[in-house]
Order: sequence, then C-alpha cells, then structure tokens
Amino acid sequence: MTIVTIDRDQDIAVVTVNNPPVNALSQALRQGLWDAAVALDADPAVRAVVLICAGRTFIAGADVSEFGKPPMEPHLPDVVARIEAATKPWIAAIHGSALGGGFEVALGCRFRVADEAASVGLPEVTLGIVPGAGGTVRTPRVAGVAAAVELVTTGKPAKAARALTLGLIDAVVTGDLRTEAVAFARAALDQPLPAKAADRAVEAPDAGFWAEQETVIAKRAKGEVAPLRALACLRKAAEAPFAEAMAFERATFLDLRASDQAAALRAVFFAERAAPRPAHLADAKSLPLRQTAVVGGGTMGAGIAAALRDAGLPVVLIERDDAAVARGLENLRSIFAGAVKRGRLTETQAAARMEGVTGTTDYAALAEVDLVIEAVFEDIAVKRAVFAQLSAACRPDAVLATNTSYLDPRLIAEGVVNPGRFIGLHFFSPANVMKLLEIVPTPDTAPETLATGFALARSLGKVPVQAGICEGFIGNRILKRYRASAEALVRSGVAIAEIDAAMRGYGFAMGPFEAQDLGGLDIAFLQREGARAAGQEVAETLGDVLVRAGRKGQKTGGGWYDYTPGDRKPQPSATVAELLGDRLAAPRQMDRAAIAEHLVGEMAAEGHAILAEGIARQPSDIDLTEIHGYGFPRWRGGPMFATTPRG
Ligand code: 3H9
Repeated sequence: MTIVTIDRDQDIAVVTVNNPPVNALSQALRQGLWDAAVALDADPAVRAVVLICAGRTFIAGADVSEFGKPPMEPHLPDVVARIEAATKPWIAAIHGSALGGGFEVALGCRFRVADEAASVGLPEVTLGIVPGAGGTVRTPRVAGVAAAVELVTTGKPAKAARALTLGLIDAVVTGDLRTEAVAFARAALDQPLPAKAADRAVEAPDAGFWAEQETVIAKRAKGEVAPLRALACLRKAAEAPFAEAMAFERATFLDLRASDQAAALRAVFFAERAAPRPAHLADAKSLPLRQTAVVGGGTMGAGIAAALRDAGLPVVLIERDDAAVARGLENLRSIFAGAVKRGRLTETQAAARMEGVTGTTDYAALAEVDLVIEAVFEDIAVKRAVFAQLSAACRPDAVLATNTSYLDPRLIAEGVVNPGRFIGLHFFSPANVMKLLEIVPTPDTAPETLATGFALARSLGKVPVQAGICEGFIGNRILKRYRASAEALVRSGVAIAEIDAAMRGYGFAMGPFEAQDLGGLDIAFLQREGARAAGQEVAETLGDVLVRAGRKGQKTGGGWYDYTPGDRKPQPSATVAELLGDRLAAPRQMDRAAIAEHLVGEMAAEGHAILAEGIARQPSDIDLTEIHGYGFPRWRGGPMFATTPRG
C-alpha cells in the first residue's frame, strides 16, 4: 500500500495520506511526506499543495508504538520544517482529529482548514511528554501565548469552531473537504501569503503571567511533570529566538520520552485501547442492544439509566411502586439538570434524554428489551425476587445483568430461566461519569453474553475489565486490602493525617481516610455486620469503632476527622484519638514516601493474589480498575505497573 499519494486538481497538488488506522506518523509516513515536499517543490506546474488524509481522521500524531525504539530519520521536526520551507504554500485539510505530531504537521503548513466535526490538539502531556516537533514553538506564533498555554498544558483538543476562534485554524468548511480545501488554496494564491509560523513574532507576556500559570498548573498536575515542563517550553518560545526554542523543546521531549511517567502513561494508553476488545472474545458475537431497562431508580440505577440515555439507548425504568417510580425519574432529571448547569447538555438535549425514559412498575413493559440491568438494594432475597420477575417478563434471549458490588452473582442467578444470558455488570458511582465497568461472568454465562457486556461498555464509552467471582471482585477487594493496610499503619502509631497526606503526595486526590469520610463509613460497616450476622468471623476494624460511636463520616459531622458545619476540610479529631486510644501503639513517625510505597505495595500484593486466582486476566486490567474506579494516579500507571521494576 502506498502511504502517501499525489494527484492534481489542475495547478493544485493534493497529497493524500493513507496509513490506517489513524494515519500515525510512522517512519514510512515521515519519509513519504518529505519526498512529497521535495517532488512538489521541483514541479513547476504546481502552485499550492493540499494535504489531506484518507480514513477516519487526519494524522492523529506520532506513532506511539515507536516511542520505546531508537528514533529513525527523517525526524518529525525536520519533516515539519521541510513542509514549512516548501516553495509553494501547503494547506492542511483536517477531518477527524489533528493531534500531536499531526497538528504539528498542520502548523508547518501555511494554512489550516477543517470540517465542522474536526478537532485539533496537542495531547502530548497526557502521554507524559511535550510536543516534540515545534508544537510549543509554532502554536504561540500562530494563535498567541494564551491559546497555546491552554492547548498544550491541558492536552485537551479544541473543536473546529473553538479552534477557529482561538486562531489555531484559518477556516471551517461545510462542503466536501477536498473540494473546499482546493478552492481555499486557489483563493489564497490571489492574496499576499501570510508569514510562515516560524517567522512570526510572539507577544511575550510578563513574568507575572508565567508565575500565575505555574501555580495553577502545579496544583492541577499533582506530581505529574509534563504540564509544567510544557509551560517552560512555551515560555522559551515566547522569549527566545525560534531555533533556540525548538532546541529547548526537543531536548525536553527526548528527556521526558525516556521518563517513568511517560512509560506509565503509554502503558495506560495502550491498555485502555485494548480493553474494549479483548482477544479472548474475538470470535464471540455480541447481541444487538436496541431497548434497555434498569430495575431500581436510586442513585446507582438512575446513574446507569443516564449512562444508557447518553449513549442514545431507550430505557424502561422499573420501580416497585408509583412513588418510587416518581423518585427514580426525579433522580434522572436532576442528573441531566446538573449536566445542563455544567454546560455539558443543552435544555433541549436534556429534555430529549428524559423523553427516552419510560418509568413504570409493570414488568410487562420489559417484553421487548434486549438488556436489563438490576440495581436494587444489596440483599440477595430482594435481588432474587427481581430476577424471578425478569425471567417471567423478558424474552429468554434478553441479557439479564446484576449491578451487585459484593454479592455472589451465581447465587443471584439461581433460578433464572436462561443462565447463559445472565451476567454481572458492576458500575461505579456516579455511573454516568465513572469510566470503569467490571464485567463479571458466571460459569454459565455464554460467550456472546460476555461479548455483549463489552459491546455495551464500548457504546457507553466505559473502560471494561473482566473480573472473576470473589468478594469485591477486583476493585473492592483491593480497596479492602488498602483500607485494612492503612488501618494497620494507624494501629502501629502512624497518624491518620500523615497517611492521607502521603497518598495525596503520591498523586491521589484524597487519602484513604478522607475518602471514607466523604463516602460514608457505614456502607462497609453494614457489610461486615451482615457477614458477622451470617456467622462469619470478621475481625473488628477501627472503622467499626467509629461507626458504633455514631461517626459515619462527613454526613454525621465526623468520621476519621472532625468537620465544622459547611466546611469539608478535615480536622484531626481528639474524639477519634480517645475512641481508638488503647487500640493504637505509641505515636511514631514514618516517612511519607515510605507510607505510600507500603500501601501501593499492599494493593499490588492483592493484585498478584487476584491474578494467581484467575480473578483478573492480566495486570493491566488491575491497573485500569484502580485508575478508572479508585482514583489511582494515571501517571503512575496503576499499582501493578508502579511496582514492576523496569529495565
Ligand atoms: C505525538 O504526536 C508526539 C509529537 O509531538 C512529537 C513527535 C516527535 N500511535 O483510539 P482508537 C491506534 S504524541 C499508534 O480506538 P478512535 C490505537 O491503539 C501522540 N497507534 O480510535 C488503536 O489500535 P487497534 C499524540 C495509535 O477512532 C487504533 O489506533 N497523539 C495512535 O476511537 C484506533 O484507536 C495522540 O495522543 C498513535 N498515536 O479515536 C492521539 N493513536 O485498532 C491518540 C491511535 O490496534 N489517539 N492508535 O486497537 C487518539 O486520541 C484516538 O486514537 C483518535 C481516534 C481520536 C485519533
């Protein structure tokens, strides 16, 4: 296959890139672009060049799979410079995404036009690196420093309309992209050409601007280094000559590319892309999902229904009586109202979301649904009763799923008519926001049912992870170990606030005790009490002592910490010290890094046990679970990655 082809529209050459799946800048593509620039410079019949891509997208960036290998010529900065130095103007015609090196190639072109659905961006910081082919140097020259700071330090792409406002592109076109780009090129030739990006001046902000940005970015980055290094590149671009800024950017890029953070973020990048289509299900066909239902309209059920509606699926919401139906619909309405408030949905879109929901108590409404997700109270008898009704009301080939977080799905499934169509789908709260979906087959679950779980995850934009059956599956089992290990440190005399600070220092938004205070200590307590009532031996936890004393977390004004009303700031608690007093050893100091290393090591140890038991299929599934369900810092790669020595 030829990756780069050239054809003509009279005096305009059209260079087409075709390097599926995403036109990543492999060595062959870089060489192809270089050769095209040389050939077209030498062709007197050509007055301008349109650069366009085949397939789903414009060039989506450097080929990330080449990052671990020695760089090969021609290097991308040279290719971009060659296009920029061309004797005729190049016009990038963008559809899909022009990302990273792809946008840098577009910046080497004299003009950028895009269709309405396109976006452009420099997402390198999300891979632990900075742009390496002039992104930090040309963007401020083309669109100004403020736009460049936004684009480069957040890594978030800008949609075409916004990109136009920011000055990142020159035009948004509505018709056929190639035709429009060729017309744009002809019109441009009638005007004086703008300067090449490299030759443009930058208006440099004062030192105060950079100091302010540094504070904001450091706070957001929580230990991630690339965003601040990217800011330093932008400052150099604003204050130093072009060539010096290019050299600075390249050195930063090469340094970061070899860093642990970049290795971690690359591993997560590929794990996330592999997760929705696991190799072991390559031959399993998923079932069609047209009509869906959710049983239970509480926080979880409403969240799941919202996620289904966001993916455009119609939902029947079942509750046990009319008042509960009304409450469930109200929960859903308030989720969409929140999305409107945050600017994620328009009023019209929110109304359309609600129109696709039917609230009812009547299981007969489920006769035609393809998938039902049960999200009722965590009580085996209640759940079994629901599944008995579902078995009677649904088609035998409908997929019946439970959202249980700690009951045994095999016990819930007892008595369903078609056990092959039963599966666990464990969402995380808020279910319309959290990316993780644990997919839990029973021994009877048919491969196509399992494949349907993954297909659902794809359509909801979730990160699916297959988990085997054990208490807590993957995520909650590791959470339990993490909390128990943190409590063990407290018993050994380490201060609660020190442990939380250590985990924040590691990159978590919250430490284990602050997180429990936010979520409530009573849920896990009730679970333990349930197990005790069932005759299991469950040792007393420090959390039990606090809950028994009425300290369930922020909602009761105190848990592991005290809170003053209206303030979420945790204050070390004399009451807690007193309540736990004789259970704790004498206070001792422990280095924060050592605390974090110990607790992450404990998570990984549980992860290894989970792998050995076949509960998780591969270490990266454990890492994705922790990153997308439990706030593990992405740039650490997850507990398994973080504790695996790299050569
Ligand atoms: C960079 O450019 C550095 C430069 O500044 C400096 C250079 C000197 N490389 O996501 P999808 C694969 S850093 C290799 O499911 P979508 C992906 O693994 C780069 N492979 O598609 C998957 O493979 P498979 C900056 C890549 O339509 C397949 O393509 N760029 C790359 O949902 C489809 O991916 C980025 O960070 C890559 N760069 O979304 C862009 N990208 O089929 C990252 C994708 O075997 N990419 N693959 O499983 C994306 O954001 C999305 O892929 C995109 C398409 C939005 C483009």
